[in-house]
Amino acid sequence: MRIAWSDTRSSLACPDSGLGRSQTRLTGYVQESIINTRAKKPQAPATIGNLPPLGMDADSIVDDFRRYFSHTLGRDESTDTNPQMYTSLVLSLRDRLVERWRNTRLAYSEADCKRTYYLSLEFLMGRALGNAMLNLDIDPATATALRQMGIELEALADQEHDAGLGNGGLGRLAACFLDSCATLQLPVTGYGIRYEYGMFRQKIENGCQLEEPDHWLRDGNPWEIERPEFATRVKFGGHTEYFTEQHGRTFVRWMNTRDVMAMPHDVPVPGYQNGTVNTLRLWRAAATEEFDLSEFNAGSYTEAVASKNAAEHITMVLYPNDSSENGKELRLRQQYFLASASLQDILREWVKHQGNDFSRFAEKNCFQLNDTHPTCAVPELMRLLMDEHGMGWDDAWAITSKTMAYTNHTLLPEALEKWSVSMFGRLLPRLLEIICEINARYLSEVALRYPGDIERQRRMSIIEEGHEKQVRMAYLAVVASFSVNGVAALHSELLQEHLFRDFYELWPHKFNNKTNGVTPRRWLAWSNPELSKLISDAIGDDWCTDLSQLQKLKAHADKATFRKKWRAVKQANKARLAEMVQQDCGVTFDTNALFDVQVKRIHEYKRQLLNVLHVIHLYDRIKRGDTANWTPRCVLIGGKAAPGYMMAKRIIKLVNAVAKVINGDPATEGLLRLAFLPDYRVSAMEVISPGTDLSEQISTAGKEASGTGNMKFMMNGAMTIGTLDGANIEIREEAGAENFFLFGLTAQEVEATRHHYDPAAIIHADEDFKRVMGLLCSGNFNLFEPGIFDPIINSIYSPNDPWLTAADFRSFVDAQRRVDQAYKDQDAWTRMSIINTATSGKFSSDRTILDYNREVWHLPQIAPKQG
Ligand code: 26Q
Repeated sequence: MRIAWSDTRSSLACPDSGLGRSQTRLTGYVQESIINTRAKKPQAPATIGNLPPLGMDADSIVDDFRRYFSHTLGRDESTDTNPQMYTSLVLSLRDRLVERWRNTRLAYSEADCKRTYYLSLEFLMGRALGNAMLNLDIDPATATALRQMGIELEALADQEHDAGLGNGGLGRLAACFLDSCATLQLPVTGYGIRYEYGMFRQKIENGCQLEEPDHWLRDGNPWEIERPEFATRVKFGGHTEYFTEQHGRTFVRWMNTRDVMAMPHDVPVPGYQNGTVNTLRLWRAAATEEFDLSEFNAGSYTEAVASKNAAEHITMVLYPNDSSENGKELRLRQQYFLASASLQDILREWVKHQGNDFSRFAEKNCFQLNDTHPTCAVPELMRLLMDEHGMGWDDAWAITSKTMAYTNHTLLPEALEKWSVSMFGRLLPRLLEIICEINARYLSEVALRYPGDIERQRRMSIIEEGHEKQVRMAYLAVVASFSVNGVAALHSELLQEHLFRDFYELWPHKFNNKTNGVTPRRWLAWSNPELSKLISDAIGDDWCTDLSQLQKLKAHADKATFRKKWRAVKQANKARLAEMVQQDCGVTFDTNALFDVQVKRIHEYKRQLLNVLHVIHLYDRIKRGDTANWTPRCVLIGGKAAPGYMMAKRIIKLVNAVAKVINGDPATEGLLRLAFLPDYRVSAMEVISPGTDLSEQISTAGKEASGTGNMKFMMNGAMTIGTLDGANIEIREEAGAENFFLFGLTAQEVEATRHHYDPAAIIHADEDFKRVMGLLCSGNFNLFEPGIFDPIINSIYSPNDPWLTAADFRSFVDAQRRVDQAYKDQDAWTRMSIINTATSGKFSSDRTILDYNREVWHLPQIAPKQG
């Protein structure tokens, strides 16, 4: 590898440094702050002038790459794994994004249009390089440029750390939505947290999960641009004082607070080959200057450093729990930090243009709350409008309740956020007062509608009474929002019938469904280039921005030559997946076998356990010699368990223990393999979904809000084996019942079964099941660790098992038999695979975002200014 150092092209230095200053602190009485925030006369901009657009050809990229490598980064030694080479490439591409970013901002600001802000504690972006190249349509030029310098693109691309700023579905959904908004040229900005440590890295040792910190920023993050000129201050603690003005108006001041600075880092979000670049603004916590000064001047140097650390702790780490982590003060700090910094940022921009006139604020702004996590935005917007901008309650409430929209992602009771009133009051006293006032006013509305129904008022109160009073965040979100949605048809129905029943009765117009989707750019075009080419050769390439076009593939499913090509692509993708499994698990997958995959967070309701029971059943059949007409299978399971979720960790241990026995038994050779894939993440899924034959979507019906992995698999031509849960129902509707392996109880049957559930009797009545449990209970998979699987065994036998694993065993095994049969007829299987891809159009996040826009946001689509 060699780089020629002949570059001489000069350019302006990148003016990233903080030219601006922090926002003035709003001090004194409210009147003063109103004066402070009046529209300022715009300063004449310095005349840096417009630069000509950067070239998109290989030679221009080579020039820029060399300049970054040798001049900006000051390097001259080049090796394949050199991080500066990766950085040089990213900076070269980022420059091209920055041009489009500016043109997009100009167009939005000129249009003076309505905007939506997607507030989320998680954005699971994964890698950005491939996506940027695809969306800039600069992939071939980049590959050529690197080749000219003797560098292999893939080796560089593989250096990129995943931006793992999310747990799973909810965080990845936010990332897919940003991609769709940019592709649809919608003025949507993401606001999130720049965690220093993202989702932990999962290691497997002795079959057990070990967590390692994910210091993804260690080598710097060349994609982001820090914007100190927009740093803002967030308050914590202290107390409130009430003042009465001459005219009798009361004002509130939140005083003696311990403030933390919020520093924005902007990440470009490119649309698909359309010149649009939207923004993801991530906040980092930093100590305030005075805070430093006062502490240091007091002479307590070490304490000062320690408290500086405390401030910066807020954005140190992502909570690695995807269902609940109730009551942790640091988590509430994170949530308020995001809500306050983002809203102040948005109001600052508003005031810059409109002064203190908020009369059109509601028609120009919308806040989409990604679950209840950012719901502090509700009382915070009230506070900012009243305490900082002098508005009265009614006007502030009119704005808040017309701009907030809430998406719910779960029905699991343990995942519903609650905060102890006493902790909330200590950390955010002013917000608690506002929440109590919202509650009082809203409960009087309830009382008017249902006079004397005290029980209903108690049920519906935002504050849960009891030993320890709690703030119910989901209720706060529903009360304040004009739109409340679930993420798949079944989930939205269940929300109306159960969790939010009373609210649906009171305000039916608020409730709606938005079935999730995933971006076809990352999840088909980028991750499965061979299939994409085959598809485009057959039906043209419009499908990438209009996924319903895939329907046209149906006609090709009948052509033998097309099916042959389809099968060849799947084989090549299986080979790539097998290589990864070999490397990461040390298990050999034969690409002629059926690849059966379940990757997702490890959770009891997702029933990885049911999957393992089926694998044990297959093993038992092999051991009994029941292998006539056998369909060879390679089963892959992957996912992270929350570090404190003992049962989930035990399930990982079980998968590994069963894998060890099965893979080590010569009897299974050529028939069955099981592997647990460590550290499942976005970039792993980019290899997994194209190489999968069978997608396992086997949650207890009524428990998986939607699922989005199911959609990625479907797009890539996998068949689904699944329950009637979440979006599976809609997947089956689109694909047709004959192209979906259905099993299990329905959500209704699940609820009815609970009253008379007798797993011991079910097991006893089923010879196969009895033998599977016999193997498990005999210690066959834990000879040297007796008893370790007892909690799992007990959960299966428990009449109170919430996940009804035993109830669906027989039906699952029968469905798997149908899978085996179907796979034998490769031609029929390939036809079904094509039909699955062909009917996956509904599950593009473009469709989801268009639904949000038509029914909730009402934003115009705006093309960027011509540069
Ligand atoms: C809550 C409190 C404290 C700490 C963490 C949390 C927390 C964090 C993440 C709670 C939940 C989550 C994530 C939930 C999630 O990913 N839900 C999934 O959302 C997907 C997108 O809508 C759905 O497809 C899945 O069905 C749903 O499980």
